[in-house]
This record gives sequence, C-alpha cells and structure tokens, in this order.
Amino acid sequence: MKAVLIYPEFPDTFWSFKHALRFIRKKASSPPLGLLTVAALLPPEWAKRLVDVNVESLSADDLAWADYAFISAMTVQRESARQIIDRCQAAGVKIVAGGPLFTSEPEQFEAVDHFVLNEGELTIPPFLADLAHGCPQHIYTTPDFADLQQTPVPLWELADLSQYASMSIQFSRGCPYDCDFCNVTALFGHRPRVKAASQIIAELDALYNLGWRSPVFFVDDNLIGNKRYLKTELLPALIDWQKEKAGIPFHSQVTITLADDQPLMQMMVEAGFDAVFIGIETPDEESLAECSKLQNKNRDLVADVKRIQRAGLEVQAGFIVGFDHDTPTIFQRQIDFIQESGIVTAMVGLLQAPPGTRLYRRLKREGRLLQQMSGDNVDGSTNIIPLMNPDVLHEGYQQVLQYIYSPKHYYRRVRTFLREYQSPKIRVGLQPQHFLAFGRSMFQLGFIGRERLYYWWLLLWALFRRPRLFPTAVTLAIWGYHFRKIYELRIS
Ligand code: B12
Repeated sequence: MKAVLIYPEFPDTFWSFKHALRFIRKKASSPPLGLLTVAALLPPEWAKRLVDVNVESLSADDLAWADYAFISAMTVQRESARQIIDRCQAAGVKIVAGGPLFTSEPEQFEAVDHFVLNEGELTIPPFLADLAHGCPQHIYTTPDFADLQQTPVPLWELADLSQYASMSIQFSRGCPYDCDFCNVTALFGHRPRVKAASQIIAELDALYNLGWRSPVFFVDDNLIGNKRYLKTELLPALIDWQKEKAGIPFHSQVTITLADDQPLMQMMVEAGFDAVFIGIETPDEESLAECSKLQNKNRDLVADVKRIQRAGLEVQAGFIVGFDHDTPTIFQRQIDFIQESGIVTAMVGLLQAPPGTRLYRRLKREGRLLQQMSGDNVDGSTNIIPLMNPDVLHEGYQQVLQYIYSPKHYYRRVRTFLREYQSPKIRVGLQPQHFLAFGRSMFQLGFIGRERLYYWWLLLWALFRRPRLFPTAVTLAIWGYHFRKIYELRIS
C-alpha cells in the first residue's frame, strides 16, 4: 500500500510567522506533528510520503503514485483542504481524513471516503483492521481518550526538517481547567494524560540524531497539568538529556499558576525552557468569572508575568475582548496591561465560540450564534452576537491592535520585557541563517521600514544594557514586523 500524507496550506495568521520566516529562509514554523504521528501508526510495510503544502507543492506524480491520501487539517486550512480533496478525487486516490477540522465538521466534506476522527491512536487500528478485511467503513469515531504511553515516536524522517524553524513534541493531552470558550477540553478531556519521560527522551533523541539543533515546541495545551510527574520525572530527564547536547531550547504552553511555583520555574529553565504561552485573556475579574477562567482570578497578573520573566521564561499570551461583561473601557485596560507587563507576543482576538464548547451551547440556547467560524481566532471575525454594540467592539478591537503593534509601543514593550528577562540557559548555536536574518533585518527594518528609528534605538540600547539578549532583541524586532503585517491586513 502507498500512502501520501498531505497537510494543506495555511493562510497568513498570527502564528504562521510567514513574514518573519522569510528572514531566516524557512518555509514553515512547525511540521505537521499529527500527520507524522499518523504515519507511525500505519503499518511499517506501507510506503509513505509526506507532502506539507506549506513547504512544497503537491505534484501530479504524488497523486499518481498513491493508493490512499491521508489528509489532516485545522479549520483555518479549510479552503486548501477542499482543493486538495478535489484533486485527490479527480486523480482517483481514496481519501482518509482526520484531525481537528474533520472531527469538528465532517458533514462539510462529502468527497471524503473515510473519516478517521478523534485521536488516531484509537481510530486508526479499527480502520486498518477493516481495510485488511476489505470492508472499511465511512466513519470511525470514539468518545474515549488515548493512552499516550502507547503513542509511537512520530516519523520525523518523512519531513524535510531544514524547511522548518522549530520542531514539535507532545508530552501530554488534556487540561484540568474548564474555561468555557476553549475546545481543548472538548477535544482532549480534563484529565492530563502524559507520555513516559523515556518516550520524550526517545523522541528528542530521534530529532537530535536527524541533525536537529534548533528550538523544540512542547505542544501541550498545559504542560504543567500534572506538576508532580513533571517535577519528579520529565524535567529531571530533560535536564540530564541537555547535558550532552547543544542548541535545543524548549518552549511550551502553561497556566499563570506557574508563577506560584519558583522551584518548578527554576527546573524548567534548567531543562532549557525559555518561553511559555499563557492564556491571560483579560484583566477584568468579572469577565474571568464569566468564562470560568478561575485560575486567573484574584491575582496580580502583571506581577505574576514579571516573576515568570525574571525566572528566565518569556511570557507570550492570548487576550480576548467581547465578553458579556466587557464595557468600552476594556480596550484601554487591555492596552495598559499588555504594555505594563511587557508581553511582546500578545495575541488579541474577539471572543469566539468553537463548536463543542460550553460557551457554544450557552450562546446557542440564547440564540446568539452566527455563521461558521473562520478557524483563525485572531482575524477580527466572530461567530457570536456580542452584548456590546458590534461597531464599538470592532472599533475598540482595532484600536488595541493599532496601539500595541505600532512601532513606538511595540519597541517600548520589547525594552520593558528585556529589562526583566533573565538570559536563557540554553541557546541555539549561531548558524549562517542567523547572520543572514540580522543582515536582512538591518535592510528591511533599519533602512526601508517605518520602524527604523525604533529599530536602531533598540539595538543600541540592547548592546549597552542587555548585551547577552542582543539576539533576542533582533528576533523580537523581526517578529514585530510579522505581527504588524498580520494586523495591518486585519485593520485595512
Ligand atoms: C502545535 C499547534 C500549533 C503550531 C503548529 C501547527 C502545525 N504546523 O501543525 C502553531 C503554533 C504553528 C499553531 C498555529 C495555529 N493554530 Co494550533 N495548535 C497546536 C496544538 C497546541 C497542538 C497540535 C499538535 O501538534 N498536536 C499533536 C498531534 C499529535 O495531535 P493532532 O494534530 O491532533 O493529531 C492527532 C489526531 O487529531 C489525529 N489526526 C490528526 N490528523 C489526522 C489525519 C488523519 C488522516 C487521521 C486518520 C488522524 C489524524 O491523530 C493524531 C494522533 O492522535 C493544538 C491544540 C491541540 N492540543 O491539538 C492547536 C490547535 C490545533 N491550533 C488551533 C489554531 C486555531 C491555530 C491557529 C489558527 C491560531 C492562529 N490564530 O494563528 C494557527 C494556524 C496555523 C498556522 N500556521 O497559521 C486550534 C485548531 C482548532 C480547529 N478546529 O481547527 C487548536 C486545536 C487549538 C485550540 N484550542 O483551538 N498551532
């Protein structure tokens, strides 16, 4: 059997980093970990090809070669997925589809032969068994959650690693919290299921042996969901692993409660973590209560962020406007919070209700749902009717973006952050692409960009005040360029 595993194209989004990747001559930020895991779940004797359309095009030869096309996608890839499905159908290749897009809206894709939904560890084996007996069904689904200790090492060797800026690894799925707008618990449940530390070391070894010497993203929705296991098993194993390795910093996603645990932060930094993404959402206590983000309530969130930064972890964060309790004062409060905390990578979106969430069910009951979601949670669109006047909400949203991503305020935020941030313990070794990126940034941002004065001032400031963080300053300047491009598209 010959299987081509296809990952559709992403549009320009906040996390696509498309405008920043050009500086380092990379085509995508991360490889499709879901498909590489699916590949490892398919029989070893099958011939397999990966085509990530974000880094190479899908050729007629790929389709002529394959018996089956395995397609994975997020909602934001819907359009590209449709085009690929049409091409597979025209070429007479049978289509197997799975992943978040197809799990949430299978009814939208009539041409798919087999939907193998939810977690592949549970649904691929029955599909393969039926296929072997010549009677594969149209849809495979399950209400259960997989035991990650059985998940195989992803087949990274199928991907051309040199095209990506970062690699991905998954340690856990599931989150103990209950934020009403989040579809992670709907997709993966509340109980954090973890891999054994030895599995993670085997995955890291596999990447290292393939020559990978750049950042690795632990894609867990909440890395600290099981703190005990993290402290006693995973982090000690990672600290040990890093001892004979070079150039592999980690980053991940956590909750703000990390700030309460100094020893945990120290261990994470020692293990090589240098950044964490946190759902902060809003500084408004009533809106936090409304969405059940109770772990963020009754805290000094700015102080928490600074404590995490001082420990040596950059805080990137998500923010939401459009809660029922939001009044027009929320826009300035969000701006003040973001600027004061020095959260450089601030992903701000309008409240959306993904299918399967508690928020979706509530708004459906209240008759406040609109059209289907775009799949990009920060494109200024929403599928809900807000309580605030929609014009005021959109105007306020744009005002936040214009402010925080204007060169003046963005670069000021970078300095606020660098003042606090302790330099990372583990860094990527300098590679030719970094010099290239620096050269390009001097040209693009320092000569032709409208941010040129701020750019040079930041570099001078970093050189004298935080010389060890000079490469971080250059990186953040480049990221700022990407964020501005993304939000300029949204605002125009
Ligand atoms: C890592 C990650 C990213 C990374 C890397 C993405 C990439 N290249 O794959 C980055 C940071 C780039 C990213 C970006 C975005 N992301 Co993202 N991301 C994730 C995250 C945290 C983990 C995904 C992952 O690697 N999981 C590990 C693998 C092993 O699991 P998996 O992909 O689900 O695959 C399993 C099953 O789904 C199934 N499966 C998957 N594919 C297939 C295919 C077949 C044929 C079969 C049989 C089975 C199967 O089997 C696998 C093994 O069980 C998820 C949340 C989550 N927990 O899933 C969000 C998530 C996928 N992202 C999401 C979103 C919204 C985005 C953005 C649009 C955000 C934005 N506004 O910019 C962007 C869009 C991407 C882009 N490049 O522009 C949403 C998608 C929701 C949806 N319904 O589509 C999620 C679910 C987060 C959320 N809470 O809503 N993301």
